[in-house]
Amino acid sequence: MIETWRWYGPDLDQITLDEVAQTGATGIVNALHEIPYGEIWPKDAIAARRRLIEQAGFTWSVVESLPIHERIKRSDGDLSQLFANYRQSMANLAAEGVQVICYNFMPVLDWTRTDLAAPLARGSGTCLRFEAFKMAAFEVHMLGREEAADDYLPDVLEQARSWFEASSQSARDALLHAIMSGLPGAFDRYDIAGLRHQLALYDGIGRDQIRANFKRFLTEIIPTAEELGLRMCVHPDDPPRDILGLPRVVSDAEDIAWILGAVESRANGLTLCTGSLGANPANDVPGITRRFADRIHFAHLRNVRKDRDGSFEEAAHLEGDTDMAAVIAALLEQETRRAASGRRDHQIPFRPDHGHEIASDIGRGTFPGYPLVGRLRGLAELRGVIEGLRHAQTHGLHHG
Ligand code: DNO
Repeated sequence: MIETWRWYGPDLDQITLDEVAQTGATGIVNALHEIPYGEIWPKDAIAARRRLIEQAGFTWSVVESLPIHERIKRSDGDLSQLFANYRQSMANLAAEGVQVICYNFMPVLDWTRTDLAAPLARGSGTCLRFEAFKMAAFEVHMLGREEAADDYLPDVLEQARSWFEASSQSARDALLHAIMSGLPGAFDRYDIAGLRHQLALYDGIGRDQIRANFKRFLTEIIPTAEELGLRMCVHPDDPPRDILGLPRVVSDAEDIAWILGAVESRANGLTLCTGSLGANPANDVPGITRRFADRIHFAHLRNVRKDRDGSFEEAAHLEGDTDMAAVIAALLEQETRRAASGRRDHQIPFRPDHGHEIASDIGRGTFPGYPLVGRLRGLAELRGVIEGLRHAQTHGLHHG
């Protein structure tokens, strides 16, 4: 397992590479966030970023993300230029030695939360939370999507109505801001009118159509990935279900099986995100890890605690509902299998995904979910599990 750390680059991230070095991570997960979706990532800019990362003593292990233009997700118009640009960015990255590319296929929004600073049970730290009634309030009352009422339980809708009626404008603004915060870096943020417009562009585009568009994307780019020796890995939907009426097609084991089968190639792989998948009670995350281990090119390790009404919050990495040790054991077994069969990619990069804002994180203003100390806590805990399991694999659990 290669310990990596998501870093937003010199202009956007308040956390310095020197601080990252102190966490013990050796790989950097990075993207050129300043480049608009759909444009080519120039070779020079990639080379400059690579030098910066390597001069600080790291490897640029993974690109997260090389984003997919909304028009590709909708199959809107002539896409040949967009596909050509995407392939050119892939070639430019490969030329600079980056081999793993993470992306997602979530329409319009990326990860979605309603609270960016929900209190932790102990101490004054905070975590990210998805509150079902707040999402319902946003959809039904702020966006005016009446049909969203079908997606929520009656008492959740009732709570949504009372929250909305009692809410101040600044509380509503904060909710919109939280929901928009999943788009990191310098990406588009929408106001209510902008979001309505984006959603309208998906009118009439159902699940089968999104799947067909996804397959088209894979058919266009996986052969190039194979030629370039790149491993593409799709990130699951977060939360793993339709949102704002938009179909999401990377939410469970069946979806993943469909994607990996749509183009049978090792270059067509998965980012195992235990936090995203873990937010749906139907997902057996260790089971998904074992089933698709062969095609996991990158892992995001994080935990969630779920409520019965569809709400969830981000738990500490070893707490929450997902058996993290079982996931790690499955990844370690896969690494052993890969090493035995001589695969060059036998070490799987992972990162502590999200972290609580704790201690000196509080008030620092780092990206939501991406503080220094909270993620360092996560990384250190995961590192402990990894070393413990490795030791047990090699020496057995019991010593005489
Ligand atoms: C959240 C992240 C996602 C991820 C993208 C990948 O913190 O894991 O935003 O980067 O979905 O394209």
